[in-house]
Amino acid sequence: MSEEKKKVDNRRTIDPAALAVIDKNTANGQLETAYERYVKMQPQCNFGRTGVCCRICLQGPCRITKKSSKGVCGAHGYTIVARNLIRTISGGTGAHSDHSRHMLYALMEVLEGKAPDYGVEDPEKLRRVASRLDIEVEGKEDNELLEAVLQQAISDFTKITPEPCKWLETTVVPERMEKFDACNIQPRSIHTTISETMGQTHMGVDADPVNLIFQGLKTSLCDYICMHIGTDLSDILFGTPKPVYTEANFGVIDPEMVNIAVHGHNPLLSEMIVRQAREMKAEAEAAGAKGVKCMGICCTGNEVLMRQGVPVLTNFLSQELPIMTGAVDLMVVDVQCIMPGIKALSDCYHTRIVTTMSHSKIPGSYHIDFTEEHAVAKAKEVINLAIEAFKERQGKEVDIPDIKHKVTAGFSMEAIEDVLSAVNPDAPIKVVTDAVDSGQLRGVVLFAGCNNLRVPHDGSGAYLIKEMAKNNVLIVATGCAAGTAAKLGLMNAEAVEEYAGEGLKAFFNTLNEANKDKLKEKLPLVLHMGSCVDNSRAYDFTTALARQWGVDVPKVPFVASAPEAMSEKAVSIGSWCVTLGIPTHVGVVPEVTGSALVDGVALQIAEDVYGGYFMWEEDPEKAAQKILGALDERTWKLKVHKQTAEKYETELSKGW
Ligand code: BF8
Ligand code: SF4
Repeated sequence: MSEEKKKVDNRRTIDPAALAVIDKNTANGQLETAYERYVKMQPQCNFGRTGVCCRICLQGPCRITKKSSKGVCGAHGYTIVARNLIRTISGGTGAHSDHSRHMLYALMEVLEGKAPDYGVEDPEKLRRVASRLDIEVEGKEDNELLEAVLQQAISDFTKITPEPCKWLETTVVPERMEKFDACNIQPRSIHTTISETMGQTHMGVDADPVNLIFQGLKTSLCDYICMHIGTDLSDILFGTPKPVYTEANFGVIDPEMVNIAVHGHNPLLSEMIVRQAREMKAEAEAAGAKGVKCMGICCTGNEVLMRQGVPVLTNFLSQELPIMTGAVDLMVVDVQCIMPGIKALSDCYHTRIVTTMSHSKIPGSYHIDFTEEHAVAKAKEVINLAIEAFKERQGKEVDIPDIKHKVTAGFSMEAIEDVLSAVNPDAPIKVVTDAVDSGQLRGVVLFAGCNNLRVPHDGSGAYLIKEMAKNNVLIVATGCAAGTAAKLGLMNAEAVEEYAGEGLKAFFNTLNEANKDKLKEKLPLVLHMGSCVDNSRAYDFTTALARQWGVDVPKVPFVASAPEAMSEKAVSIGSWCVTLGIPTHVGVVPEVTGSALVDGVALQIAEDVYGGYFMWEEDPEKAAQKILGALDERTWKLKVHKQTAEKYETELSKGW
């Protein structure tokens, strides 16, 4: 590969702040980040990329080739691809369940008085969740309700008997539950299903690809369940998000402050660090700083953005680059999507890397073992380490790209309903269905998921957001896709002026006018619904639309898009989106194309059975057309079915 080509290839981002750091690094002789490692990694293995490499038993790896169409044991390509796929879904579900189980433990400790620094921040949410779970709330104390909610969560996590999981039954439309019964994919519990999937994919068990895929979809429903539990419990513990106003991108780093980047997914520690940072201004001042500034990376960043208005530093792919500004004093990480590469890079600077979870360590880093019992003390320990690092930084060069954008975030489902209720207090969600029925809006699109070096960082995400806005689509976002919008100036009211079509502008104008006494600033182009776990909020939006229209989800003009999907969690989320009835665009073709059968199930058969389906499309222009096509098809069908029902005075058709 020529030097010229190499140089071009490591510039795989459209984020100008990230690009500035990459270019300076290249000019200075290159420290290694993911952008350079990706170049070195080429070409990547096509057997792995198409899913036809099996390493499930020690006779492998077995690869499907022209010469050998089966593994040593006789497993066909379709079995190998299906097994690999559903193990990936299981991995994603395992990660999400790990996260929400931690929230569950923390609340159990609150209940037992063993986590004195935490409490129920949002008793109203506790009551809403309890009554949704059919728990009697009248006359009950918070602790009594919390205990009942936690017992229900434990049951959804662990039971081995077949009655439906409460978090599924009470958050989807009844037609979905009938579908899951009919297809035999009703999960017994999260842990049981993950265990079933690992057993079913052991060497020499299930060879039937369709049976395997259905088990994968069952597992993905468990992913949905544990994400919903995670969101609900986080809101109970830390509060339900409301609109917040802040900034995003590297320009949020302030060289005169002690800068702490919080990174990972679990809000238990990061919430404490953010709260404690405000208390420790005097200590920072004593070290010569103006104070302590926290800023977020990945979904821990999203959690503290949504509830505390903490600035967004960056999203997944560029997580290493802020260290190279020389001004990040400490990066504290918890679990998931943390590149081990941050450690080697930090060795070239004064930056401290602190791991905090016993099951998520990076060799050579500081480790402060986080416990709920001593949360504030642990948070203080982290901040003191950052203050020490700040002192060490003095006199050293810092170079921070002066790029940042205004951000309005904090749109939980409750916050969205609150905004809509200013227009229609009796049926807030009808404001959206009316706008779609009248043609003012073309539908709703969720941008979710990660970054992935296989496609230019933030490139298709930003393109698709602008394209949807121009076409009058209401946009919600989560995870690192929301990070793209925040960093690139698409998550504020100015972006509405610049990019929204006339219908979307009119829709926002109505809402802004009705909320002018309530909202500090006008609504942003992209409504940030939270971390990846909070895709549960986005699905609540879909369910609310379905209930308002009186239809099952496959009739609702709502599409999900993961333009830069990367993690196992993204695969499991995409799979539940499809199972729960949503057309789902994925901008990076996943490892299934080695089997026409498995690929065909994902792209076509899924629609016949569940109403949702995948669209693999790496070209953003084609992806925009496919997403708009999926919205239009649904709006058109909904209209035809409604007209038919009215004409013949029958019920609205259940089919799609
Ligand atoms: O849970 S979007 S890269 S940070 S997996 Fe990871 Fe993907 Fe980002 Fe959030 Ni979600
Ligand atoms: Fe090969 Fe079969 Fe073993 Fe897979 S399970 S590695 S295909 S022998």
